[in-house]
Amino acid sequence: MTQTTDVYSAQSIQVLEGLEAVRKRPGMYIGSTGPTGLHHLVYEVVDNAVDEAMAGHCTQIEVEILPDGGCEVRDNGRGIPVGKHQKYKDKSAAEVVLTVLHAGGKFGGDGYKVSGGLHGVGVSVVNALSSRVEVEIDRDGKRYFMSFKNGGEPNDKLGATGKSPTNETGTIVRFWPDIEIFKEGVDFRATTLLERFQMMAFLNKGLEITFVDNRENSNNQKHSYQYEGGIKDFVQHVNSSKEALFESVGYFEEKDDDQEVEIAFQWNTGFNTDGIHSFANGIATSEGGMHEQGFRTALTRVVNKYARDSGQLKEKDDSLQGEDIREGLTAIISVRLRDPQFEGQTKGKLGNVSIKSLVEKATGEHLKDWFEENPPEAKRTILKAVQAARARIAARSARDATRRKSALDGAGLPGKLTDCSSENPEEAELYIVEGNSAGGSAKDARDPRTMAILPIRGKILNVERSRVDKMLNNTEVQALISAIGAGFGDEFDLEKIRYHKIVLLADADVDGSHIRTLLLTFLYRQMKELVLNGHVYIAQPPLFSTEIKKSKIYLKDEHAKEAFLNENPKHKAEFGRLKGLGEMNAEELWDTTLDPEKRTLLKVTVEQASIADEVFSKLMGEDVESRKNFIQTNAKDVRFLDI
Ligand code: 0RA
Repeated sequence: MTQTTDVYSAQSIQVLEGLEAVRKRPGMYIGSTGPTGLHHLVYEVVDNAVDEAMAGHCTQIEVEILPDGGCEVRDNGRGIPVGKHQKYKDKSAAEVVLTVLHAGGKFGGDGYKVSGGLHGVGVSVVNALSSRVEVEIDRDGKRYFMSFKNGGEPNDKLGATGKSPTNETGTIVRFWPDIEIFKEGVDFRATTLLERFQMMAFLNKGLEITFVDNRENSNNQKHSYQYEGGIKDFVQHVNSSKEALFESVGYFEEKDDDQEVEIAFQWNTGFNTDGIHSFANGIATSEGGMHEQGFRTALTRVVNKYARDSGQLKEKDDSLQGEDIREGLTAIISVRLRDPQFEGQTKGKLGNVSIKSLVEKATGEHLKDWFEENPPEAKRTILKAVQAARARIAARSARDATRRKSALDGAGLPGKLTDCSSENPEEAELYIVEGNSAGGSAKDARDPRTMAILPIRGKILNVERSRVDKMLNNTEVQALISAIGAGFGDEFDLEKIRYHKIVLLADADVDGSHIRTLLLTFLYRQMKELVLNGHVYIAQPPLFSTEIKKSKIYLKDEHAKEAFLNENPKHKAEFGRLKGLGEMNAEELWDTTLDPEKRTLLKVTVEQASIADEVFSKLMGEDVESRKNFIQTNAKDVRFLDI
């Protein structure tokens, strides 16, 4: 045996051991082997192409889900290097990139300055977790090909197959995730991928990312994302469902030796204070971190200084607080840095201290310039912050007044509340019922031990568009707060809730849906933890009734009606459409809607706090699709037929 063969085999064994480690503990490399991990494979390959784009060598990335369920990613970057590798002498650089952990873009001179996502594990991990991988590289006018099977075993050596069909350079990576690893399934979800690609396109100005799903049963529609304005367009996109305070979007960037920051911002007329969205190396940092801290600190300082210098804030006036200034602000902060430290519960918090001073310094200088160069916009922004400060002070006194009032009321429970007898919050349920007559039937229908009823009349204030102080003067809102018993806003205390289920019970018509949305908005804005911890539900009164053999039955929705007709093809009786809860007597209401044994409750969940702001604006609009995404079913599918 010659020495070269020895070296070769030793290296090959080493390589396979590396990939075997990935197959043994996939979670360590891609987080999970569920859908999230599966989608990470795609992001990993796309991230490599995005790195090429960031290095200025790639303008287009095309992603295709192949008819057989595999995934193909094409880019017009430099192409993975094809020459012999310096260290692994018998191997091409491409083979090394695809088989050695962390080989990615890290070798060959200075490599990339900032690289990689949260996982940033390299394409070799994708290879390790795929049953088959093919790579095609266009470089030096030629096309090269290599393929792998069973988690990274080379089928052949990298070889030129002919002339490059295009005259450009680039890489095509095709992979088929291994079902032995992804036991829950290897089906990609197009929407999940699309959302990520849109975000990447926003974060990488000018980069075009296209996507097409060519599986059977897909509509084969091609999507393309490209934003010449980058994160400025991102801000505009977030604000498109709101009313901007002024037309232009502010923007600045700054870099030092090994980190950079880019910020875009625009205020809208809304009252949200959570419109700051931040990213580190293209990864969403939904728990914030050092970059957000730096921005907030400088923002508060710059705005207060400008407000005083311009006379909008007088000497005697208190300074504006951060929350006053952030009201209605939509901002995107995108930083790139070496070795990002992701901390926190969901690894969504950036811990690198060095980025705080860069962001703070950049914001301090550039935001000051922006205010000075845009006096009308600056004036409107400060006016809004001043109004927010006034509302904050008014809200505080309203809150104090509400507190005093409830202290005088003794137990502080609203007169309209019909409480349950159980004092154990875990089994207690509060039904918020639209209208007094429906409230009456609900009162008669309920299980008095565990079910409390609070009728709400008319439409409570649209809290998205009104201020806290006005809202608190509303008697319906006051009743709701004292019934739940845990305060509201910053002072909301989940430990104190008197009911573990808050159930919204409204008619299945447009008015019902409106009041439901208003209540959800209120709960989301003022008792967010209630929603986040899954205490909010939507009751589902049936939509249809009909008679079969003289007995009345109820059908939940169109779907249930269709199923019923399929099972009873000879059914002749008419279907009544139930207009309101008031139409049912107590027994019917119990049977169809309240009885824990038979009812269907929808649990309300907010998918991602980081995009909740946008989701919520959509929820407030008439966008049915996004509302559907917001409200997820979490109940067994009860057929009213069974009654
Ligand atoms: C290593 C080094 C270089 C580029 C790449 C890897 C590379 C990897 C992927 C994965 C998908 N598309 C890609 N494009 C490039 C640097 C190339 C050079 O110096 O010429």
